[in-house]
Amino acid sequence: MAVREILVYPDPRLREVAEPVAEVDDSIRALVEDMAETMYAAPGVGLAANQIGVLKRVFVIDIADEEEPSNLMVFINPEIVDTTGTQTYQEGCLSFPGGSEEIKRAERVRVRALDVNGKPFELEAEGLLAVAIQHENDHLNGVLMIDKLGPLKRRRLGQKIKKARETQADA
Ligand code: GNR
Ligand code: NI
Repeated sequence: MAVREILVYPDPRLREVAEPVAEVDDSIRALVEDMAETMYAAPGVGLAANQIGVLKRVFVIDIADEEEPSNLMVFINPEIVDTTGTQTYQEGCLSFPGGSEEIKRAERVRVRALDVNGKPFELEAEGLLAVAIQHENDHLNGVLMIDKLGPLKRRRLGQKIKKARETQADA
């Protein structure tokens, strides 16, 4: 188990498309453990494998509140099979440290995926869980939250990230 380094925008590796997992074996379970550890250490509510430089279609999510027990959800080869409605949510991304923006997405999603044992499952989600599933699924396709913004917010997010990076370089 290890906390891995999270890639930060504009790292070109965040733009690559992840490959389907051929078999859910122990190496995939080890990857999932590292991803969970990295997500909890950050802390974040989700993490896609692309964010640690692994181009496999795997993401983890835990939207449990601090005072609740943890509830790790693992999605391997996920497919969003249906969406309905729209919602706007103030999103952050561990690959955009220091910036968050309101982003419009579907209100409800139906997702199909494999669990850590390679067993297929289907889930219907709404609210933050639906947002997180769409956010992480985008990462697997090399799509980032900045792509969802209009020109004004896009420039603002780019500047916030640049500023956060410069502040860190000065420290
Ligand atoms: O930690 C995260 N918080 C978050 C908040 C609102 C909408 C989406 C997210 S995902 C983000 C972690 C991350 O970057 N996952 O890719
Ligand atoms: Ni993200």
